[in-house]
Amino acid sequence: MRLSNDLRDALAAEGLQVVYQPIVDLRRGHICKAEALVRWHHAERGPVPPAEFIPIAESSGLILEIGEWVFRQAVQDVLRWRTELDEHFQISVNKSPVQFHSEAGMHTRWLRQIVEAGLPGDAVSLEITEGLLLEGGDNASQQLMALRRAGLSVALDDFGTGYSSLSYLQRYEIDCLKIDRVFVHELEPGSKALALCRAIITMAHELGMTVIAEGVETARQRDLLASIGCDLGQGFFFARPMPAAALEELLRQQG
Ligand code: G
Ligand code: G
Ligand code: MN
Ligand code: NA
Repeated sequence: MRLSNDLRDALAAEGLQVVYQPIVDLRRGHICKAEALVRWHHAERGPVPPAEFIPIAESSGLILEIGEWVFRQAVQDVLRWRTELDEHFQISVNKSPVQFHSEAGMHTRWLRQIVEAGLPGDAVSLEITEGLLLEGGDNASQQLMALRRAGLSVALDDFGTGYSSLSYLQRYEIDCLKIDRVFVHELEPGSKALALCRAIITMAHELGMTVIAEGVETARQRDLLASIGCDLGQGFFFARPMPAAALEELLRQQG
């Protein structure tokens, strides 16, 4: 309870920050998008990991305000980057299932913000988890469809862990799979992880989806992923999550 009060105060007092982790095109080697990740620096405890405070935000309902705040920052930042640095740059934002369930028309707010910023829908990608698809029902499905019609892409986060029911891929329209880092961590020539990643990539491509590998930490992992046709990579090997200004500098350097 105390933490949720502190979180509420942090949101009001600009104690939260959005950082961005670059996502790299594995064929061309350039940063083509970035994932927005929220950070909380607690006045006494120091940094609190999202794995700790996101669940608190979800159960207290604060995730709605936090989510809107993160989204607003991300939209402003991607608008600037597209205008000044790379007209094709995309931003990827995590959405909690709670954000879809709070009201039937939640997605219309997100679309309005994008339109008001003068951005096309394809500047934005939303990362959802299978939890949404599991309990989502018609409402979540309709919101996802409306978002995709407006040009946004939908990425399924942490793919391969959890239940990963393939029926989700049949029932929902998903643009992108994010292979969970537990597979990437185990990548070696001849490994099960490599066979699994190859199979996931083949399946995704057959279904018209792209694939992002998460948690890429070494050049070897990057090379193995590229050799099996993985589209995009994200991880400490390329870059850690960083403040907007630092990402801007990286984008400027890559020209
Ligand atoms: O950054 P890592 O920093 O530890 O993030 C851990 C997890 O926290 C992410 O995988 C993501 O699922 C969640 N997360 C980070 N930022 C956000 C956010 O803005 N909204 C939601 N719903 N989850 C987030
Ligand atoms: O859950 P979600 O996948 O959205 O969040 C990404 C999380 O993964 C962030 O917390 C980020 O800090 C973390 N992360 C990003 N790259 C790496 C990596 O290469 N290795 C590890 N161990 N964690 C990473
Ligand atoms: Mn994510
Ligand atoms: Na993930």
